[in-house]
Amino acid sequence: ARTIHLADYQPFTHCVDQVDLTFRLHPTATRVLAKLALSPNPARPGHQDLRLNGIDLRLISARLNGAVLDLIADETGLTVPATLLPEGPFTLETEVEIAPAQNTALEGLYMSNGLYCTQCEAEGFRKITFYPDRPDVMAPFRVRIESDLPVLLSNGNPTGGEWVDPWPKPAYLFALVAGDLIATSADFTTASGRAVKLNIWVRPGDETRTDYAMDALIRSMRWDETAYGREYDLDVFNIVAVDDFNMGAMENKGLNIFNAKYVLASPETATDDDYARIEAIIAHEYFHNWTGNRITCRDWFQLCLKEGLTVFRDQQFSGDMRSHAVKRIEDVLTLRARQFREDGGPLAHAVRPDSFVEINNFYTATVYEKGAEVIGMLKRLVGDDGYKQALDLYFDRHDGQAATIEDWLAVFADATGRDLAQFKRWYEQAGTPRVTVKEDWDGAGTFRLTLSQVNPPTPGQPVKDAKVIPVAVGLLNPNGGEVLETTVLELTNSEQVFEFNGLAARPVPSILRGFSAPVVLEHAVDPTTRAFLLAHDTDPFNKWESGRALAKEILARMVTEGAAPGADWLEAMTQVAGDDSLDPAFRALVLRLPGEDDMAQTLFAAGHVPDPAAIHAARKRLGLALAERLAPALPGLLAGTVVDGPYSPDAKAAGKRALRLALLSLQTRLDAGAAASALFAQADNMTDEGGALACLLEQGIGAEELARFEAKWHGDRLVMDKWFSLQVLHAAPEALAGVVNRLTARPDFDMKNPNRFRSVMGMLAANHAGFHHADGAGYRLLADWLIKLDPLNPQTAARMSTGFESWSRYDADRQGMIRGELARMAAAPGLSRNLGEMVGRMLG
Ligand code: HT7
Ligand code: ZN
Repeated sequence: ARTIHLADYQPFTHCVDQVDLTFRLHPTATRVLAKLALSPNPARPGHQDLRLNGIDLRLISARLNGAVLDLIADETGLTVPATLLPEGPFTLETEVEIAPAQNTALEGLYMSNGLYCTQCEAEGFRKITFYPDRPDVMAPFRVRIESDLPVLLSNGNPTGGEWVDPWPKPAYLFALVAGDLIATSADFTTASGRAVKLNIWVRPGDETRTDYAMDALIRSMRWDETAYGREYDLDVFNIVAVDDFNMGAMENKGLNIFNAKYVLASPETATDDDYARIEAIIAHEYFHNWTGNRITCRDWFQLCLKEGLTVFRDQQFSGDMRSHAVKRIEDVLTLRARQFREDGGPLAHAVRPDSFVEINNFYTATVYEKGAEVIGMLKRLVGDDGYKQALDLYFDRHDGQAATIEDWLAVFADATGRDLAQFKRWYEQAGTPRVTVKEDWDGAGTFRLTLSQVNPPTPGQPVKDAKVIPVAVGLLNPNGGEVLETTVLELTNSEQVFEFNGLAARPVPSILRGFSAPVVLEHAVDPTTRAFLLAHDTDPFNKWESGRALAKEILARMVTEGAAPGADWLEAMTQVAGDDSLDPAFRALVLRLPGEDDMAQTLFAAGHVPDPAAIHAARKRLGLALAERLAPALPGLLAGTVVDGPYSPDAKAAGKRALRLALLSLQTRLDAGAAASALFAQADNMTDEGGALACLLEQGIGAEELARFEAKWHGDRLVMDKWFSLQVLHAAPEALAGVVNRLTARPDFDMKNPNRFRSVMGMLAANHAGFHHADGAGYRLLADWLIKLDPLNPQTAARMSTGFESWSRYDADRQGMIRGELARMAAAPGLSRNLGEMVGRMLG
């Protein structure tokens, strides 16, 4: 397969001045008539051929300025030779036939439960009609849909039987939906007085579960007006929920399409985490209207321009809606679990990669989450005012354009006067920097911090230069009082010394407050000081981080030295568990044990070969030790977490439930499941019901509850996804393969539905000790299923192959088995470009 390089970018030969599309919908023979008004692009002088992308299209006819053209399409598109083209503007009309009902890849126009829908990012539009399917070609679209179906939607405003989108857009933002749908509607008036009709379209019966999404949408729209001064710009904003969807949601202009999982919520069927995710994803897609749609990407290498920024914006929004401290901790947990894992393995790539084979493989944690971290660092470095000025300039300067990371950095440089040449390395160099801290106290009022950075090699990038790393620090005195408020140190060299004078006593430093940079911090701190920081740090992130570091250090010693659960940590956890002055959501996070994959990553980084079985056993022992230590207090603590009144998904109530479930998980280790069974039986919401069931399954009990759950929810696809997931995630290591085989043999295991596939196969890879069981059954199972899925849905197969990405951490036997499975996939007949690229990169 061909590798595409950023360095080869050239503007397109032609401009598309207007697009008129007519769809005659039919499940197996949809006709798409496209009329394109084109003109030569002054940026590409000379009389050029016109090359249009097109895949799996049956060309019926083509006309140039009304005259029939005799053209034959090839595998990837259609060329109109320059010799046939006039010097100036011209019209090209094509008619093609496509078969949406046979489209299982869920890219282009496809059908989901009788509903026609589209997914065009990144390169799906070429499966709909012949077109220059690249983000820098922006055009106004008019769309006519011919069908008997009751609801026919596309981008823009409905006008005279057509959908007219006045805003020039790239083809990846095109969308069409047709089917039997019901809307929940609301009216929104923008700050400048534009009336906007908001609709959330769902299948009949689901309209009772749309209130929260609508509320989140309205809050997002208002927030973007106040926080960024950005208003909505059409008369309607439609959201549609579909069952079969490759990712979370898609920001098509004026017609967002969502995985139903991220729209539909009721207390009985959705957990608090589901509600939080719905809020974040609704916001994310809405925010794309400015950061992505009005200003889009010049080419797909610039993906982080829209994704990193939009993730950063949705994180700010969720922090404003909920708790900034809790949100930051959750975001860092995700970053470490997904992005650090990616960055430390064969799939590591720069936030802005410079080559790819299949762009769909680059919708990664690095582009999204590290992309957002990079923006957070920029904001820290230029300050809140500098950030605001830069963003205002960005919107002013680039509205209506397809921009680059160079454009993005230039607005920061121009708005703030700061030279960002070194900062740009964050976009260009892969890998997680390691920052080491050394302390020196001279006994006479001066404290020195020596910070050094190492940027590890990654595939294709053996040597790297030092980055600009903003390290936020604070100093505490021995009584826990703050003697230096949060201050940002800029580490720009491989080693630097920072000096603090006039101190009365040796301070306790709190380093990397708020997780001010996406780095691994290496700072030798004794357990007593960690416990001191957990008790006294005024920075909530570092307060949590101290408890986390303590837990990880103990777990590491339990695994590698057979040590006993540490007294410092048990004492610190007891304090936190009983500290009513702390936010319950924060306490829940502190009490949550580090995950097994996280421990494997940590042990590997410390020079050990992680043993999944030993990590699993140690984690169990640590959980039991904590449960036993807290035993006398647990009933009282649990009683303190009861939430009065009817269910509400707000952060305060959700935090209490999170604490309750963290405590219940401990209690279940002591009472054979009595408390969890009771909560399961009386639960009036899915957080409690699913959470109690998880506590039982985690301890290898709960078969009766599992059956009751199935009997109650067998008709609900989204809830049944949870039923599948929970069993796989909590299966005992030796039982995992059997559980997966039993579940995949069920008639309701529909591998064409990505949610269902992920609920089993995603959890198979997430069950660390089970997936890495020494018999290799987990590896074989995942590879078998990826080989089966690949011909149907290569995008999802490729994405799920990342279960294998950390193979090099493990012992030689496991490495051999995983590499064997990767090689087996690589040799599968007809392997897709998507999965082919992934296994190729993992094999190195
Ligand atoms: N911009 C979108 C990314 C995307 C996608 C979404 C659904 C299905 C396939 C997709 N490929 C790429 C989603 C987002 O980041 O908001
Ligand atoms: Zn996005």
